[in-house]
Amino acid sequence: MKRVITFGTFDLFHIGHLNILERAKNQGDYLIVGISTDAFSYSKKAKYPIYNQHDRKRILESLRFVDEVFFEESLELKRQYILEHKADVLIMGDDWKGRFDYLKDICEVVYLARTPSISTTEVVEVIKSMPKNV
Ligand code: C2G
Repeated sequence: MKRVITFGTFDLFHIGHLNILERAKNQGDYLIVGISTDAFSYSKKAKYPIYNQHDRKRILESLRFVDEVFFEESLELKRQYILEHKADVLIMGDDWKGRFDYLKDICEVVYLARTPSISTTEVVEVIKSMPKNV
């Protein structure tokens, strides 16, 4: 039984999020997701997510390839989360490449290529730039 863990905000859930979670699950048998709390997300990006942490968590919990979701409160707790959840492998998108290599002493660390041309920020920008009468 290989336990996989991944982390993220997963705001305005989109196909890039779906792809990485599906691919993460395919790396093992059981997928655990640490979802950023609103406060942690604010500390990373200086803005709050559009969907609150409870709604973002419920969306992830409804996916058939996600087995467990918990709140990630800080970047510094990553080692503790991995140990607590007995994760064998950490998966992150390659926008984080190298950033978690220091955890290779407790688990395998794999960076997967991001899905091109989509991000929450871009979706928000596209909606903002739409003419008002559309
Ligand atoms: N992602 C992706 N392709 C995209 C957009 C996002 O593969 N087009 C991936 C990211 O690489 C990440 C995951 O989806 O692995 C979640 O993305 P975000 O919600 O942007 O996560 P982030 O805020 O970077 O949080 O402890 C680490 C952080 O909590 C990661």
